[in-house]
Amino acid sequence: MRASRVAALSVAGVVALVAATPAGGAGAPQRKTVRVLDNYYSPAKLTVNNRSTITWKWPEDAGDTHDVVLRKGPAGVKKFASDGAAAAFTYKRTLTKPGTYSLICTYHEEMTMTIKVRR
Ligand SMILES: [Cu+2]
Repeated sequence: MRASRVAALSVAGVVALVAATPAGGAGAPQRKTVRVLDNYYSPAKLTVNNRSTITWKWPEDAGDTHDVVLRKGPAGVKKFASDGAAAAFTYKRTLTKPGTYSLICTYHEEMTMTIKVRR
């Protein structure tokens, strides 16, 4: 089906199709969920394509208070921080600069996570 459609395209169309999906280029944005638990993020390490959206999700039942704060990010990324919450809360960010993002819960210094954003 796909191959026959490609074969039916004009030469110009095929060139456009190839240009839209460069080999070894940026992958499609992803959606990832990180659980905010006592006292850790799960997962604590993530590698995602550029422009991916990360959703931090607190459990429905109350635990300790946690937040998500960008401690260090790639050059030019504005610092961001969620509110502190104990339960039934979500926080979302779309990461649009490649590099390493170091995040921390300001209530628990040992509660950290790292996100790597691919080019
Ligand atoms: Cu915490």
